[in-house]
Amino acid sequence: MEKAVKLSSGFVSIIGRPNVGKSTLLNAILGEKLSIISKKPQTTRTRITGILTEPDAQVIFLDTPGIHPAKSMFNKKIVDEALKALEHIDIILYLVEPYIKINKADEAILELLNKSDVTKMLVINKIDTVHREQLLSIVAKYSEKCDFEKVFLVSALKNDGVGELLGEIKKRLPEGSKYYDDDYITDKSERFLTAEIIREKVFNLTQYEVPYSTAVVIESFKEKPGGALAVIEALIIVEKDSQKGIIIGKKGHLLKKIGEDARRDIERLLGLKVFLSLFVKTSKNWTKNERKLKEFGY
Ligand SMILES: Nc1nc2c(ncn2[C@@H]2O[C@H](COP(=O)(O)OP(=O)(O)OP(=O)(O)O)[C@@H](O)[C@H]2O)c(=O)[nH]1
Ligand SMILES: [Mg+2]
Repeated sequence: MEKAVKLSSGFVSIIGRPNVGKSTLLNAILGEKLSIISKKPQTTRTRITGILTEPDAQVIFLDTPGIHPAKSMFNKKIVDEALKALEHIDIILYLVEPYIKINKADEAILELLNKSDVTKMLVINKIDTVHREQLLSIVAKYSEKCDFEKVFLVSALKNDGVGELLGEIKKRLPEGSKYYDDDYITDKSERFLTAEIIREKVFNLTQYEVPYSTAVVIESFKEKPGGALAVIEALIIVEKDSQKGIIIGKKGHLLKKIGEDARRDIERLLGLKVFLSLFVKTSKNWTKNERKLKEFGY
């Protein structure tokens, strides 16, 4: 008779300030590009579930928006999304950058962590950017402020220390059954992930307020019979007509580039050839309008 393998399963939230590498870490753990990434802060706007299934464990990771002192209604909503990921979970990974200064956003997060009785682990990311000797004092500084079960030094970008982190997570999850079938890597739809890829290209190719004024809505998503081609129409929504002009660019060049970059990634995601049409539309001040935020997925 085959010996039954003991299975552990549970939920792990990745939280931290904007831009510390939470989404990069999620993708590194999964070995898949699931969550979008940019050099700019506040890229992630909703919780992204990433499911890792191995013979001995199923770990459900939650990538979250960066926690920061938000002022606008939209940013408050985004931060609230992250805070929701502190409940009904087994482990919190608090991700920070390897710099001495602990800023206001971090102080606020540490306060939340200290109020929570969930297992907390400190993950110092981007260690490829500093000398090893500098890390000791950073570990000491954070450990003074909160009782972490364990501290990890990783580079999500270089996939350094990620395997060890995963091993320690698995050890600490309760014994239990799977929440999802083996072939699920996320609970997000292909439509959602497609819209996110387009939004990532806008984030990477535009500047100042433009990326923060952009939402993407999939208008139509059709797989052709035979399953070799998907025909997708998406709307890029901006707040002002001037931003519409920027996204389209001179002679439509920028929109073309956004479309080309996005199509390549969407084809990889879906494993299909993709025919992608992009349209740009102004929806005046949508980030300040509760109904429109909802309509665009926030
Ligand atoms: N050098 C280095 N850069 C990294 C590492 N991890 C992430 N980055 C970079 O940091 C930037 C932000 O990464 P994201 O993964 O988007 O950060 P995030 O925490 O998800 O950001 P928000 O969604 O805005 O909260 C990107 O330019 C990444 O390439 C790392 O280990 N080393
Ligand atoms: Mg992110």
